[in-house]
Parts: sequence; C-alpha cells; structure tokens
Amino acid sequence: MEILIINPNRIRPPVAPLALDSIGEALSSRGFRFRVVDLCGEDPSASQLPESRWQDLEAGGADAVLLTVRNIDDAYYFSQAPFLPQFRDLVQSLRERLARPVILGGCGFSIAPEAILGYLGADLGIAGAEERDLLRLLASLEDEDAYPEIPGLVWRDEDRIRSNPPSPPTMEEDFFSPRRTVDNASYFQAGGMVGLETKRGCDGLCRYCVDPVAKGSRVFAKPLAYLIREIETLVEQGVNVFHLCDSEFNMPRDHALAVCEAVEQAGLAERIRWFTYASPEGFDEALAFRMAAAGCAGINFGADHSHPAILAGFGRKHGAEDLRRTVEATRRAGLPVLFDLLLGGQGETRETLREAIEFCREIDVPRVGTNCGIRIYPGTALSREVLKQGPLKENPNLEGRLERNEDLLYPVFFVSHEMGPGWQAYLTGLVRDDARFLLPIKESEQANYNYNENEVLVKALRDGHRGAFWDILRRVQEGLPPLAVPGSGNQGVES
Ligand code: B12
Repeated sequence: MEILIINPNRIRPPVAPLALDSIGEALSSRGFRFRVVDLCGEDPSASQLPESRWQDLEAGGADAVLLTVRNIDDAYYFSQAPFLPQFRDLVQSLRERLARPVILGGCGFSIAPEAILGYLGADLGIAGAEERDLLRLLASLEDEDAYPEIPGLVWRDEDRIRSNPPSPPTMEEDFFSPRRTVDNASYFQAGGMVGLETKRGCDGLCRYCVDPVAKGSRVFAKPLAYLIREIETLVEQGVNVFHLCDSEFNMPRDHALAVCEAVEQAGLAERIRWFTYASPEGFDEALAFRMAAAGCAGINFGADHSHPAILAGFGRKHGAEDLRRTVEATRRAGLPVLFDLLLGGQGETRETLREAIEFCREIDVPRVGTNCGIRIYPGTALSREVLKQGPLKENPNLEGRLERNEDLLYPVFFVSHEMGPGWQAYLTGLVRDDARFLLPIKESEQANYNYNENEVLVKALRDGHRGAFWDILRRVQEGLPPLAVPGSGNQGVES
C-alpha cells in the first residue's frame, strides 16, 4: 500500500513535524511504503497551494492520504488566527484531485476529533497519540465492519460521524529512535526547531489545558535506551539543540531525574543543549542542578499566576512559594527561565493583575510571558463550565467567535470582565519598559512572544540563533550571541 503523508503546518518560525518521524517509523515497521509532502515553506497566508505543489502531491499516486493537524489555531488572544479554514480547503482539494481517503490525526485533531473531521470534510481520523491504532486502521481500511474495534478511530457511517475512545499512548515500540522520515538536519540548519519526547500524556488537572484531552491523562515514559539512541541519531545528523515535547518534564520528578542521569551517563550532556516545559510544583534545587548538568539550557514554567484563588480556579496545585523556590533553584543552577503567566481567568481583576506582575518583579523572574485571555478548548473542564453558563454571546467573560461556534473550533477566549475595559493598556502600563516581561502583542516587537508569524524570531534564526524561542528573544534583546554547544567545537549551527 502507498501512503502520502502531508504536513500542512505553515507557521513561521517552523517546528520540525516530530509526529511524522514516529508515524513514518511505524509505517515502515509494517512494510507500508510512504512519501512525505511538507507544506511548511509555503506562504502561510495564501489560500491555495501553487500548482507546482499539486504536482508533488499528485505525483506518486497513493492509496491513502495522512494529514497531520498540530494546531487548530495560534491560541493567542491578540491574533486569534484560526488554521482550520485553510485545512478545510486543502482537504476538499485533496479529495477532488487525489480521490483517495483522507485520514486525519495529530494533537490539534485529537482536541475534538468528531467535530474537526466533520468540519474539514475528511473521511477518517485517528485520535490520540498511539501509532499502533493507525496501523490497525491501515490494515483494515477496506473492511468497515472492523471499524468499531479500532481504538481512536473516527469514521463516517452514512450521514453520521462515529468514534471510538482513543487508546492510552504507549511508548514501548521502537518507533522513535531512527528519526529518518523528517529531514531534521535541514530543518535545523534552516532555523526550524527540532523536538524530542521523553514521555507522553499528562496527568495534570489544569482546567483549561487540552493536553490530557489530546494525549491522554496517563503518562507513558519512553524507554531510556530508545531515548538515548534517538538523541545520538540526531546529534549524528548535526542537530544538537532541542525542545522537549513533553507536557511537563518534571511530572513525574523521578522520570526527569532518570532522563538527566541517562543523558549524562551516555556522555551526551556536553554535546547537546535542550529546553523544556516544566511545572513549578515541587520543583527544587536538586532537580535544577541535575538538569543543568544534563545539558538543559532553559526552562519554560507554566507558572500561570501568583494569587491562590486564581491558581486554585485553574486546578493548579502550586502556590506563590513554589514559584519563589523555583526561581531561586534555577538561579543557583544558572538556568535561564521563563514564567508563563495566564492572565484574565476567572476572578481576575486589575488588583490581581497587578499582584501577579509585582510578585514576578519581587522574586526577580528572569523572563515573564504575560499571556492574557485563555483559549477555551473543547473537551476541557473550562469549556464544560462555560457551555453550561448559556449562549456564548451572552457570557460577559468571553471574546472571539461567539456565534455559530458552540463546538469552539474557532478561537474563543475567557477574559474576565472584572478587569474592566482598557485592561490591555493597564497591563502594558504595569509592565512598563521592564524588559523581563514579554507581551503577546505584535506591536511590542522584541517583547512579542507569539511564535506565529514572529519576524524578530525569523530573523534571529537566520542569524544563527537556536533554542527555545523565548530564550532567543532574550538573547536578541540583551545583544548576546547564539547559544553555544560546547562539545560540538563550534556554535552548533551555521551563522
Ligand atoms: C513542545 C510544544 C511546542 C514547542 C515546539 C517544540 C518542537 N520542537 O516541536 C514550541 C514552544 C515551539 C511550541 C510552539 C507552538 N505551539 Co505548541 N506544543 C508543544 C507540545 C507540548 C508538544 C508538541 C509535540 O511535538 N508533541 C509530540 C508529537 C509527537 O505529538 P503530535 O504532533 O501530537 O503527534 C502524535 C499524535 O498526535 C499522532 N499524529 C500526529 N499526526 C498524525 C496524523 C495522522 C494521520 C495520525 C493517524 C496520527 C497523527 O501521532 C503522534 C505520535 O503520538 C504540544 C502539546 C503536547 N503535549 O503535544 C503543544 C501544542 C501542540 N502547541 C500548541 C500551540 C497553540 C502552539 C503555538 C501555535 C503557540 C504560539 N502561538 O506561539 C506554536 C506553534 C508552533 C508551530 N510552528 O507549529 C497547542 C495546539 C493547540 C491548538 N491551538 O491547536 C498545544 C496542544 C499546547 C496546548 N496545550 O495548547 N509548541
């Protein structure tokens, strides 16, 4: 069977489509032939693909088309860019021109699989993060009677869309180590960010977060031997700076320590630099030092807020003291950090806004992302609460597409009305010209930390910077050179 895999993600700066490495490996392991068409370099704003691209897509013929949907929108209040309309046009054209079943999957798709399959007009989908479910589908593509038995499958049954619950992800098969489907070296050379999973799933209870919905709430760790082999493979390809793609690296803490130890023991700590997301809950100095010793070059903490009632409303378990301890621990370990704030949630007032910003100043957080307005994703506790409150457009706390959008596929944001009109100017005023604070506003140029269409970043990557985007913005702002990778004998990247 011939498979065509398409990456439709045109966001700039780009991230290498990690999913395709593991899907590709899963397909190869069962003898499927496939080819990849990556639309990453195409003009993000063009509604149609150029004809030359269609020639690529039509060239080899295919029995099925796989489309990976990573982002359904950019999740930023100040831009609110939806991507599904562009994907819908693509799916329609694919069905017309290739006349083959279009199968969807990916983190974005798995947020609301039935609704997205219906909206995009695709034939089939696999929700969740388990490659084996895709293999089961491909083995039974023609046999619709088998569909009810395939975990995570979404399919059309006459005029209905049906779905099976996804299976929890496992990481037991060696679908990861080879990393040969995606040209990671070219992505990296061109400034694309290369990712790495050390585990899948998230057992956090954050009421707004879609990760447990899309990835499952049980955590599966990648066997360390696979992880080490995978890192070595990437280093051999010339890729030595990564961003981890775990929801939170230190949940659970033992896993984080085990990964750090394995990286050090394999002699990789001096040859790579990596960035990650982590939780401030229980984060301590011992872990900070272990991470730094294993090549970690920066951490993005989901700090959210400092006010106890707002944190509790988000379902977070940490408090202001955890944040203070985290800053001290990472400072002693010499690790750059960003605290991501999630402002504008239930109960946010100007007073609590001020409190959060002042607290970050008081504990001297090196970098703070001041994200305000919370994207409400389908399937989350926050979405259930909001939908229970009645029609979207009558809810004073909501902004975005509030009509004909009950399935929340287009961006809708929770923005506490208690902040009052003009809160944007108030927030900007609180931040003033304090360079530690990044604002998700395009006009703020170097402080803009929306990673969609961020020209400051695109230029910095061209100039040789690599690593987490927030850290690159910091380096640009402070006039620092690109991150160095000591063991590589050079900067690790061409500049
Ligand atoms: C790490 C990360 C980042 C890093 C990327 C680092 C890197 N090198 O990859 C950074 C910080 C740069 C980042 C940026 C952004 N991110 Co991000 N990111 C993540 C995170 C934590 C991991 C992504 C990942 O690669 N996972 C691992 C891969 C293997 O998983 P996957 O792609 O889902 O693929 C699996 C399955 O879905 C399936 N699959 C995938 N494709 C297909 C196709 C078919 C046909 C099938 C059957 C199966 C299948 O197989 C894979 C194996 O399990 C996710 C949340 C998460 N836990 O996944 C958010 C997440 C994907 N990001 C999100 C967002 C919004 C963004 C930004 C748009 C934010 C912004 N405005 O700046 C940008 C977009 C960047 C871009 N160019 O695409 C959202 C997307 C939700 C949405 N709105 O649609 C998520 C879900 C976070 C969240 N909870 O809101 N991100």
